[in-house]
Amino acid sequence: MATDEKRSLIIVSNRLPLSVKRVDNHYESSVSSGGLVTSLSGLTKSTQFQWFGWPGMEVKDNTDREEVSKSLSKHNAVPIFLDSGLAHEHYNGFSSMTLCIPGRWHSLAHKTTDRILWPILHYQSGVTFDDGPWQAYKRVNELFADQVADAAGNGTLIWVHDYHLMLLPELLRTRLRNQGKACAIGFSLHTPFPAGDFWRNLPVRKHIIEGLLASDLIGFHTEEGARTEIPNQIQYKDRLICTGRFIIGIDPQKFTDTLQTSEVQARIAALEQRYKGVKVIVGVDRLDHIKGLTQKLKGFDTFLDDHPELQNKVVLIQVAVPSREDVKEYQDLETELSTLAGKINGKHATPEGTPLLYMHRSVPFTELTALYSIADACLLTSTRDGMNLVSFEYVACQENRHGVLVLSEFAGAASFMREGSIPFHPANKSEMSEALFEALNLSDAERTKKYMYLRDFIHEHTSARWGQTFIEKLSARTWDRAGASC
Ligand code: ADQ
Repeated sequence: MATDEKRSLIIVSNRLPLSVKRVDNHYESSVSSGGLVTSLSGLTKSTQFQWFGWPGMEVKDNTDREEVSKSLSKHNAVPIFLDSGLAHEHYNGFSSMTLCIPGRWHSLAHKTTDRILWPILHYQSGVTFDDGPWQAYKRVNELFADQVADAAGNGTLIWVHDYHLMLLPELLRTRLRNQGKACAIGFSLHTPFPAGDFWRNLPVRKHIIEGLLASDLIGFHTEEGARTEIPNQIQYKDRLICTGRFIIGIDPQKFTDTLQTSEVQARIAALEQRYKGVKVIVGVDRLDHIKGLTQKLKGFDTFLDDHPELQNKVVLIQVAVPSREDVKEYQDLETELSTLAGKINGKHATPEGTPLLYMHRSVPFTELTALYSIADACLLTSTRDGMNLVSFEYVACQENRHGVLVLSEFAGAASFMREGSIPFHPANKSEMSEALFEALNLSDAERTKKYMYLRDFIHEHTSARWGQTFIEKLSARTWDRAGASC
């Protein structure tokens, strides 16, 4: 990377990628997972950085705080402590979404129906606005700014992640300026960014945009997110802000290595035996409205109706990983899905078995890779999605089978993977049914051609490359600040 000068790097995200738990009289931290963690863990191979964020639990006592900090420092992580009421209002109240769930993800034990930023960013209507959560959002961004500005040295690169912290660039810039520090601030958004007319629904949109425009570099997943008046740059007041599309990816090697372990090989053999003569379709999604799970089950029902000849010859294994289980809308969605799954199996089951395996739980990484590996197709039905890393992971596990990706046109990944996948509109059940049928009936040559396209893509666009590209560009922003173009 271009930072041979050894400029220090701080990464900031709302939630640290670690779970902390008390063991006897000390604390232990272990790495958790989720979309952002998946990508940044690829970056750790090549780059050293400190990661600032909330540790996911309230720690009141000062001695405990010191212990938690000590435990996290072993992973180069620095906690920003928040009391649980404030964290709840900020996270569930205003931002309203979690990248982390129990098991490999973690969620807050709170209830709320107030959901603002996440729905707007994903083009969901029915947004309500309340001043309380907005004040909490501002407060949390201020607390982050205080701590990160104090920790930064002159010249430190600061890379802020995601919609929970959209005010942070401006708050940081003010503090850094007051402290006489010249730091480059980068911001990456992991969700889509809606078109202007939809974004207008957010009553505090101007504050959020001003917060963001204090960045030197803003990264989006797709061109659609990165749309600006002049390609790749925004002139705002006396400053030039560079914007761009940075393709986030995964670390494919991690999947290849895991697939080669004897544990996973044994599991693959067992599953292949179990599903001999049966076409397996896999789906892995966080249980969230944006993943289009209701649409997926309905589309699969239509597919089964359309193809009675495939009775007992096809199965959809859907892992719906629990997310925000304390929030009513998510509980309602889960109830809807399990009811739907029951109805579909009631309608299509035979004494030989059921066509739909709906698993509402987290599965270990080894099981996940085995499932990806044995599936003839992967069905992803996002109604909107920043990128969707599951599509990359499926490809990483298909070296042998060359399975087919059936990918909603509304996943960010679809803008790059169209040629190698079978695209469809998730609300169009017939189109989904046709796409599935096509996927399961492609000739070997067609499958391999599509697969090679995707394989090249995920190996070219790894998470490490994503991180390095962003950091190089951010670094360049400060070196030639005077009159620099993007
Ligand atoms: P997510 O909405 O969480 O991410 P996604 O990109 O699909 O969605 O990433 C999910 C990650 O969780 C994958 O790496 C997957 O392996 C992991 N995972 C899957 N099953 C799991 C399980 N059982 N337990 C734990 N982890 C599991 C958000 C945005 C996306 C964007 C990413 C990264 O919503 O659009 O692609 O951030 O920017």
